Order: sequence, then C-alpha cells, then structure tokens
Amino acid sequence: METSSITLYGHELSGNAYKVRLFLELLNLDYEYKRVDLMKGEHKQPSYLAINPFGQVPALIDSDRLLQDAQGILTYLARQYGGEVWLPSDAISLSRVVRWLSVTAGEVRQGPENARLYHLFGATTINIDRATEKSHQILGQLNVWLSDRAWLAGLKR
Ligand SMILES: N[C@@H](CCC(=O)N[C@@H](CS)C(=O)NCC(=O)O)C(=O)O
Repeated sequence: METSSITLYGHELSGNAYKVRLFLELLNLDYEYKRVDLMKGEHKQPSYLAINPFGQVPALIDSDRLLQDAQGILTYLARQYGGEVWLPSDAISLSRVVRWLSVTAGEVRQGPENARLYHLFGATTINIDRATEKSHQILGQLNVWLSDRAWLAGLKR
C-alpha cells in the first residue's frame, strides 16, 4: 500500500462525512480528522471555502490531492486504496456500484436525509410529506434488494 497523509474534514452530525469516515475505517487507513463547526458557520469561512468552495463537508486531502463530495471521495479511496474488491473496473460491476452511489445522492437524500433534516434540525423548508413518502419508497426498495444479499453491489463475502 502507498504511504498516505490523509485529512478528513467533517462534522459528527453529517451523514455524508460519516460515510467517508466509515470507509476510511473499513480500509484501515490512518487519517487525521478535522472537525468543521457547521453550527458556527466555519464551513462558509474563506479558509474552508478554499478546501471546498461549495461550503460543505466532507472534504478530504490526501497528500497534495484535494477532494470534495462523499461519493467522489469514496470512489477515490476505493480505487486508490481498496482496489478491485471495492470498486471493480469491469463495465457492468462498476455500473452497479455507481448506481448505488447515485441512489444515495438522489433517492436517499430526497427521502430519509431530508426527513432527518426536518425532524432533527428543524429544516422547515423541507416538504416533510414528500420526504416521508420518498423515504418509504426507497427504504422499501432497499429492504427487498437486501433480502437475499449482504451488500448492495459487488462483494459476496
Ligand atoms: N453532495 C455533497 C453534499 C454534502 C452535504 O450536503 N454536506 C452537508 C452536511 S451532511 C453540509 O455540509 N451542509 C452545509 C451546507 O450545505 O451549508 C456530498 O455528497 O458530500
């Protein structure tokens, strides 16, 4: 394995940062965790916007490489440190992994993630009826999909 110097920027209440943290742990990689205080607006300060101009966590620095977006970071880590077992390169297997990364940023965000923001953080601009309906749809689909497999895609272990 290549030597690395990884820094993850996140916050403990961020599901998107959690995804990256979990994967760093699964890959058994050493990393430094830097808490970005979302409640104090640290993510909108120039020093953090230089790391992620979108003003969001997570972001990750690996040596001289700067990465943003949970799905982008997961893809990078899988290819860089996890190899074929986490991110296969054959067309159909890769497509299946990307499909589920896309579902997290689409259906899961519109459903459970928005419902969480509404209920836990009082994000009242969210249409909670729609988020609840979307949650039931995607969680129902996930239950069916995972009823006879351990992983959404790829691994059979
Ligand atoms: N597409 C991004 C979304 C990241 C995101 O929405 N992060 C939230 C925390 S979970 C955030 O930083 N929100 C603050 C803001 O957008 O101002 C990803 O998947 O990483």
